[in-house]
Amino acid sequence: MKGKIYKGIGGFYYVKTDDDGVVECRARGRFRKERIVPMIGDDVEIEVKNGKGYVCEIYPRRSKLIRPAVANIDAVVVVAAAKSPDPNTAVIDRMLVNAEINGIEPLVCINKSDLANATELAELYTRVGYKTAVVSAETGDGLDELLGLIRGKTAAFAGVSGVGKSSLLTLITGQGLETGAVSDKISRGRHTTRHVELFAMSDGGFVLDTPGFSSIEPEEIAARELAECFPEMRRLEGRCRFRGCAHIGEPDCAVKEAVSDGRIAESRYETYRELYEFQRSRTEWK
Ligand SMILES: Nc1nc2c(ncn2[C@@H]2O[C@H](COP(=O)(O)OP(=O)(O)OP(=O)(O)O)[C@@H](O)[C@H]2O)c(=O)[nH]1
Ligand SMILES: [Mg+2]
Ligand SMILES: [Zn+2]
Repeated sequence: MKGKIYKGIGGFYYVKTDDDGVVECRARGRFRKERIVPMIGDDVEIEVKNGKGYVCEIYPRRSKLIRPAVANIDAVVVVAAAKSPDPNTAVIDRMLVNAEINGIEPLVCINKSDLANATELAELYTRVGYKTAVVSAETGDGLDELLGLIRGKTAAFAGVSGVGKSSLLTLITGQGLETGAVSDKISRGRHTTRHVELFAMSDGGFVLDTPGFSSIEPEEIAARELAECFPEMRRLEGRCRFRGCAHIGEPDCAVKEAVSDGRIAESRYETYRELYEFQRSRTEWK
């Protein structure tokens, strides 16, 4: 029987089967011998013997996220708030880059549209080429648009604390997730292991809440490959005078030209430069 691991607790894996059942499973012993650890999100083959479920096969993983550890994520929804907290484009950009590095489709969701106008922020990202939804978890505005972007997919919701990830997921799944600042903050401060769980949607997709974080460590990537994680720079590939142009100080650089005439947003280029320097210094010191 085929299914998907949506939750794991103390060596048990909870598998949602294709016929909508739920089976508690242990991993077959051979996985331990081969040092393979099933992950949340794994598509698996299970068998039930004497009333006990076993994961007996793990299908090849399409993608693998490290923090949180989840397999087969199709899309990362980078959530920001139009206000409260004020949007920080550097943080949004970094999360988008991390999705690109992992080969996962990045999506943008701007929440709390009831508190401030989100048009400008939305346009910044639609112009880059990212599919962007403007929503309000408070009024339900734009929710259909967001649902359209993640239909049938396994989508992880990322974003700094307080932007409304849990509120949106509660609306989407109809299941009560921990929202509001207080309890969340206490558990985070104490390094409580927050369990990761996929929530099934009626369209066959899954959604996943990731706890908020205020700063993010960029994933490792060769500085030279960084531009490929910026769609607006990717489109200009081959247009610079020098092959392998880093778009930092080289003459006749198509990227720098695009920045100066406004086709590439300054804030986006600034994030690129910061990440470039960061990656370069990291490799130099290795
Ligand atoms: N006005 C308004 N408030 C919202 C909206 N969405 C969420 N909130 C409020 O914002 C606060 C934070 O929402 P959460 O859903 O807990 O935010 P979160 O992203 O899950 O935060 P962490 O779990 O800390 O990462 C709560 O008080 C929500 O009620 C919205 O669209 N409009
Ligand atoms: Mg939350
Ligand atoms: Zn260049």
